[in-house]
Amino acid sequence: MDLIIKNGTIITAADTYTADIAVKDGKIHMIAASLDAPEGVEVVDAAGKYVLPGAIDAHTHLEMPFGGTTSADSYEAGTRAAACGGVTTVFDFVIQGKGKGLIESVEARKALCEPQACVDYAFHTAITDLRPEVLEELEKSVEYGVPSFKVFMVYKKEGLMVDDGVLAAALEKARDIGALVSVHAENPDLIDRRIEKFLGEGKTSAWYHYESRPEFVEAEAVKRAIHWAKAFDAPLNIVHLACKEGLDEVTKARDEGYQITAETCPQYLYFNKDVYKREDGRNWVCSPPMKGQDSQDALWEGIKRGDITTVATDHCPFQSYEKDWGKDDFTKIPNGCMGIENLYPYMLSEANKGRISFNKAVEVCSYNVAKLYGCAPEKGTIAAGSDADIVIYDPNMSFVVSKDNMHSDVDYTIWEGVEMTGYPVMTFSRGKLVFKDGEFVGEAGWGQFVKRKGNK
Ligand code: DUC
Ligand code: ZN
Ligand code: ZN
Repeated sequence: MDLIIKNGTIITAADTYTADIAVKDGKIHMIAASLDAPEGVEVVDAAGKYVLPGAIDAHTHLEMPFGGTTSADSYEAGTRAAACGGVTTVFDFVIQGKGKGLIESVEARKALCEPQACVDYAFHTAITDLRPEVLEELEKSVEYGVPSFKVFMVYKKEGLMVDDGVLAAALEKARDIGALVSVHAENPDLIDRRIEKFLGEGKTSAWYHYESRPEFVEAEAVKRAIHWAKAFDAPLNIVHLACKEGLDEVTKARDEGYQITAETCPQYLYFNKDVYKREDGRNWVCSPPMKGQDSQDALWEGIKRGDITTVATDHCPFQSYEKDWGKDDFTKIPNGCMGIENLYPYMLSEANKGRISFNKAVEVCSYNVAKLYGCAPEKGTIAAGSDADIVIYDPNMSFVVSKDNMHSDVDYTIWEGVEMTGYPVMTFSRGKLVFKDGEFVGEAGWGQFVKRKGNK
C-alpha cells in the first residue's frame, strides 16, 4: 500500500458515500468503510472533503500552430494547469499534416508531449487530408490507441476544413471500425460572406466576430452533420456545442435512437454573447462564439437531461499581445479561450450551489468522457482497479480566479474575478500528488500516453 485517503465523501457519477481508499502502484487497490494504514504508509485525512475522480478534459489545443501563431500553453504549461484544476487526463488534438499519415502525425506530437506531460494524455486526430490510404489508416489508428477523429466543417483558408464527402466517408468508415468522429460544426460560406460584408461596412470590433458566426451559422452545420450520421447510422459527436437550435437537433436525434453525443464548454455555460461588447471583448474570441442567453439556458437544461454528455474546455489560449492583433479587425484575433484549470472547479461550484448534482458534474467531466472515448474503467471513476486519479475537494473553500492564482503560461484569463464556491485542494495522478493547496507539486514527464479502446 502506498497511500490511504481516509474519511472522505466519495462521489462518483453514480454514488455518494463515505469510505477509505487504499492506493497501490498507481491504482485504487481497495475501498472499505475503514482501513488501517500499515506502518510507513502515507495517510491523507479527507474528513469534511469530497473525494472525486479526476476530470478528463477531452478537448485542448496545446502548443498548436494556429491563427498565425502558436497557442500559448505548451504541453507542460497546459498539463500543469490541468493538474491544478483537478484534471488528470488531457486530450489534445493532433492536426494531420497535409500529405502526412495519421499515425506519423500522432507520433510527432507524442514525442513533443511525452517529456512535458504533468498528467496523463491522449490524442484525437483532426483529419485534414483523407487520401485513400489515410482512410485505410483509420483502423490502424484505432489499434494504436487513438480511436477518435475530428473533422472541421470550417477553417477553409487555414487548410483544416473538409467537405461533406470527406465527412461522409469518415463517418461510414468510423462506424465500421468502432471509431468516433467529432465535428466542429459551423458553416464556412456563411461566415465568409458575413465577414466580407461587415469589414466592408467598417464593422471591425469583436462584436462582429459573434455577428459573423451567430446561432444559425452553427445550427445549420450541426443539422447537416447529424443528417449524415443518421443517413449512415454512424455515431457522431458534436464538440463545443454552443447553440440551442443545434442542441434541439441533438435531442431529437437521441430521442430517435441515434448515437449522437454532444460536448459543451464551460465558457458557453458561464458567458454569453454580451462579452463581445466589452472593451476587452477580443479575449473571448473563439469559435464557435458565445451565444445568446437562451442558448446558455438550453445548454444547462441539456446537461440536466443528459443530451449534453460531456463538458470540456477547447483550451486554446493566446497572449494579450496576440489577441491585440485584431484590435482594428476582428478577423485577425487568434481564435481560442482558456479554461483547462477552470473546468472542474466551475462545474463543481455550480453543483455546490445546487444547479446540478455533484454526481452530474462528475458524470459530464469524467465518467461519460472516459466511456465515450474508450478509457473506462481505468479513468473516470473511483473503483477498485481504476487508476488512482483522485481530486480532494473542499466544498467550504471560497476561491476567486485571477491570472495570479492560475498555473498556465498565459498573461490573462477570461475567468478573472469569477467566484467559485468550493475548490480542489489536492490532485493525485495515478497515486502521485501533483497539486496541493494552490501549488503545483508534480513534474514534467510524469504523464503517460493513454492507449484507448475502440468501440468494436
Ligand atoms: N476554435 C477555437 O476557438 N480555437 C481553436 C480551434 C477551434 O475550433
Ligand atoms: Zn473546434
Ligand atoms: Zn477545439
